[in-house]
Amino acid sequence: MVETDLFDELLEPKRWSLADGTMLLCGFALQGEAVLLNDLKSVIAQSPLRHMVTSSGFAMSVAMTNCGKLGWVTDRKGYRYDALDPNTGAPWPVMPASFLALAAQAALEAGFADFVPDACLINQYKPGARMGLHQDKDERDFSQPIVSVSLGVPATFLLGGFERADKTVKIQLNHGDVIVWGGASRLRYHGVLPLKAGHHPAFGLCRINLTFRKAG
Ligand code: MD6
Ligand code: FE
Repeated sequence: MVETDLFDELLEPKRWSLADGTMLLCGFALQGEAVLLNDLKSVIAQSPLRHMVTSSGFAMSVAMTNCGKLGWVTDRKGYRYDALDPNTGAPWPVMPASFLALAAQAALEAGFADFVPDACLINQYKPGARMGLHQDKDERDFSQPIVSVSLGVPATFLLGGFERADKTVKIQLNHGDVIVWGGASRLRYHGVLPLKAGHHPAFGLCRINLTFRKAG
């Protein structure tokens, strides 16, 4: 029925299949946004954002923190997941219920039932900050998806192939957009272009990205 389709279009957030196993859910995080932002503030107050260094000794342009049982860290020893925040010496902040619910609902929407993340990496980009092409392969179980939530200033995401040199496609990620990343796409190279100057009412000149994983 044409009327039904039209109605669905108006009510449902837009969803796009970007590649096999990778789904973009436009505006999916906007429902419950106020609670999400409050919980995010509380997490950052407990474990502040910081620029970690890579094994080669360079500080990352993206500032990071974590919540959940495990947090992604990098230092001169390399990348890993750790139960303690190296800056505070304490466990990472508890993953807020609003975070868990958003991640599980987005995963389900993309066909992954019962997603229970134990790690949420929080990335903060200011103008010029970028994320080079990389694969996410520090997690134990590649059958589990990653749920990625974009907030604040829009960014250009690069989605590549399975070799670093493969060509990439550009995807604009706006405030509230969610990517569910799994299945055959789980090990694709991807990155983020240097953040352009912009302004968002709640985030100022920043972009924040949350990535939810089953890391342990
Ligand atoms: C970012 N995201 O959007 C960086 N990784 O700021 C990632 O590196 C990423 O969005 C794995 C799955 C989804 C992602
Ligand atoms: Fe990644």
